[in-house]
Amino acid sequence: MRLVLLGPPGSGKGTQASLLKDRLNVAHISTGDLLRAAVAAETDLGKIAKATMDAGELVSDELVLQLLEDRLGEPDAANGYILDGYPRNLAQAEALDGLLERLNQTIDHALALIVDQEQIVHRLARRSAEQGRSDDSEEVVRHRLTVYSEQTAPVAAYYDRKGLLTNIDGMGTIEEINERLVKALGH
Ligand code: B4P
Repeated sequence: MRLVLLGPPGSGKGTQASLLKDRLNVAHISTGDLLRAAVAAETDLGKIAKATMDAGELVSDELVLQLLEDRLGEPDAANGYILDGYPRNLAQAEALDGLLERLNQTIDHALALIVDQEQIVHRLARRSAEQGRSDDSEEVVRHRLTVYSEQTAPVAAYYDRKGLLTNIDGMGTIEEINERLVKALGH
């Protein structure tokens, strides 16, 4: 099974994807995690990405597509995957379709987590205090939310037009939300 998990920063995509991947026995592919690993390893790509990420902006489509293409070629992706944080704008959604066509693959479902803005700011403030992620300050989180509504929200409509989108209530406990996702997938 190949899934796209959509939702604003702090909607719980990463949390839910790591639960679902065990349930579905597929790979969890987070472009945010791939980028953070590149930053930590100080690769050329990581050095370019760092300032963009710290400002809450999107890293260039070309760089992220290359990262994704490399990751999809790894053996654990052969059985299916959950894309977490990709696609992030319409250009990426179209690039993904092109890549999947070349790989002779299709997306089975797109699931969008719906969470209200104040809950997001609250969750990410807590993560900032616990983990100190450099893009979780309140000011950068609010900017990431603006980037989300301008660039990423249209991606949900893109998958809706293809008949693949299901909206999931992302408020509640992690377990409750996980149950809703599993039910939507018919598992
Ligand atoms: P990401 O790592 O994807 O960050 P995000 O969308 O902001 O998601 P995040 O991980 O914060 O949220 P999650 O929903 O898991 O991207 C970071 C940056 O990388 C971007 O700003 C951009 O610069 C770059 N980037 C990534 N992908 C890109 C792309 N495709 N193109 C260009 N640039 C890209 O939130 C989880 C938090 O909420 C956790 O702290 C968790 O504990 C908490 N939580 C989860 N569920 C909860 C619940 N039910 N109740 C309470 N708390 C909960």
